[in-house]
Amino acid sequence: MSEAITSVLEENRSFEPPAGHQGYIPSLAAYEALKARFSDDFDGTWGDLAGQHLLWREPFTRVLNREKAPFFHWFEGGMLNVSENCLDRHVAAGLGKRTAIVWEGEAGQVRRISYTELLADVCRAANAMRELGIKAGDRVVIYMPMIPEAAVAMLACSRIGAIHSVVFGAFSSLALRDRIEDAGARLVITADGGSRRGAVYALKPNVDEALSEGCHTVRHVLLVRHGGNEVPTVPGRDIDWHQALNVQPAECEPLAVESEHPLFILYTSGSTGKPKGILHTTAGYLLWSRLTMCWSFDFNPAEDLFWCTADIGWITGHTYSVYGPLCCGGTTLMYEGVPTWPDAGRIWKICEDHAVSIFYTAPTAIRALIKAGDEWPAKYDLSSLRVLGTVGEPINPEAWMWYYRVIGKEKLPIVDTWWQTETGGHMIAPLPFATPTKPGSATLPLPGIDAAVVDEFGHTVIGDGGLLVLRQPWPSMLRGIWGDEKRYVDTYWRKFGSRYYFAGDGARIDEDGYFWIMGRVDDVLNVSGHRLGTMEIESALVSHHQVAEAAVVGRPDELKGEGICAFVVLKGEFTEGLAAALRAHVVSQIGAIARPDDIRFANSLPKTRSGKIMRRLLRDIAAGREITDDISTLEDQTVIEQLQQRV
Ligand code: 6R9
Repeated sequence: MSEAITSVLEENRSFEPPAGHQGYIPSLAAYEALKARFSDDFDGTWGDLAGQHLLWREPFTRVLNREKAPFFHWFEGGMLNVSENCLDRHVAAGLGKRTAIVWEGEAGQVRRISYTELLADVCRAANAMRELGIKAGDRVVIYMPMIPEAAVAMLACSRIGAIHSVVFGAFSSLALRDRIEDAGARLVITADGGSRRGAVYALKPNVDEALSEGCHTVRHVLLVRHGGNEVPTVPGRDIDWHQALNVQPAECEPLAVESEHPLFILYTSGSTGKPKGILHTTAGYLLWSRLTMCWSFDFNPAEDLFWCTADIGWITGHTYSVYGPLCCGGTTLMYEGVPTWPDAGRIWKICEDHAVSIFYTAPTAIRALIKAGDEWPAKYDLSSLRVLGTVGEPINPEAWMWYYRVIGKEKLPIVDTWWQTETGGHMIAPLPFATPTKPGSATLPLPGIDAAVVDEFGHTVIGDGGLLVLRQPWPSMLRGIWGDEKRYVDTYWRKFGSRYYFAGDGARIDEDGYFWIMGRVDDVLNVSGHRLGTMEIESALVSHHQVAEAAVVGRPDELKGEGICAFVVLKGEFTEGLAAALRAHVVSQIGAIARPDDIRFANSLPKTRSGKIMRRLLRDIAAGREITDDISTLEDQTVIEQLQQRV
């Protein structure tokens, strides 16, 4: 068991929520009451919330249809539009002058975009996309830096019923091509380049490279000029974003779509080689993005400045940089650049300069900030902060305590939110002004969410570790894997006979009913809060001409949570510089986030008699731990020694 997990198991500190503020859900009693409403009338309660929180063009006639489970249908009969919910209704309510997006660039430039302006931009972009032939149901890939145009592009898709698929800007051209092809995208929206560590990196050439083979569905590329870097363009195919928008009217009637109309596809890693396109639909996703802003963050759109540091290439950026805050009519901050640039005080400087009140980041960022030293936050006035959130991986109690003490001055609630790309929004999280917190625990399921820890047979376990499941559907649940119904059923529902959603995480529930997430139980790594499949990296490695076989495992990493260790068997002789070449190869196949930290070579890989790679043994070797597996049956004992050598 890793040290982080052991210390989580021994953690027994508890902190009361801050007093003196009436939160959205103000007390544990109110939480219990809301939970009781769900137990008494599950469908009715969801229906009431959907009626109150969303703007409907046609009211829904049925809350939840379970007939085709695990393909659930929410809010049947209802018609609505996401961009209308995020923009028009706030403008209509007289909030047009309110800032929707505050954007800061790495060089310190600031843009403030009001709801009126954002609506006009989204309409122009929607009109421009229509003129390029994009219709409801068409897929649009967005490959962009963290700039407001990325949010405009997402909202513009939703305005005309197109399905967006955002691909993280650090993914390679090959990873981009796979996603464009799998989604069958008609349009790619990209930028010339973005900023990173004081320099401009190019994005557009990756799109050109991706489109140079296959991708026959793509008709056009919309190009945002942002980085100022020279990029080649293909006449007829590539269209300048600003030129295209400028000639369009600032009005575009939002297309009302059915509740279950697809809103977006987001690719994420699973335990097999091919990334899966997680499908989210309109009404349920939007409802939960708004409700969790209220419940987990106590978001007050009239006063708060909300900053979620996640890139829009991840689900956290979708739900909490764009849809959640905007659906509430509040202000969201976007920062484009490295959080420690030009120095480790940048994050805290942004918090001070813009008076950020709710701050949401990942444990890996917190650990990097701890390492930089307490003098950095000490330089800035952080008194505007009132809620601190974390997401993406288990937070070790030491990092939690630092966040609480040094940033929160022991006065602010720490909201540790457990959820996944598949869940659309938070599932387990404290209510900041109601739930007592324990360092390292995501605390309790949100109202309406039926989370449990079960054994292999689906029986509830209390006290011991088990598998984390969700026993009831929820509105923002994934509706499938794009183009692969079978994989959806097999991955999430097969294990417990279509009754429970299987999350792929291990967890434990303590005597107070608190959830302690213990990490993935499948072959998925969590590197700096980014999900990566071991098989994905293995297939990248074996696609190199010198590699015969490869196995990839995670190993504990102080900063990144998990590091990547690759064990490689070569086809021929070892050649000088091979480890570096293999690293570069993986980066070109997937992206920089998948670069192995450690590559080890051997004549063969340790396997069981049935031929399975002994992954637990490899994990022990990678972590430098004592070997607990029985290795007496291994044909070649020297392999272990070879694998223990670092190159
Ligand atoms: C939102 C997001 C999902 C996986 C998930 C789990 C891990 C996320 C966590 C957490 C412990 C938390 N995870 N939040 N583990 N505590 N608060 O991160 O989505 O990229 O799909 O990753 O991340 O292992 O299964 P995604």
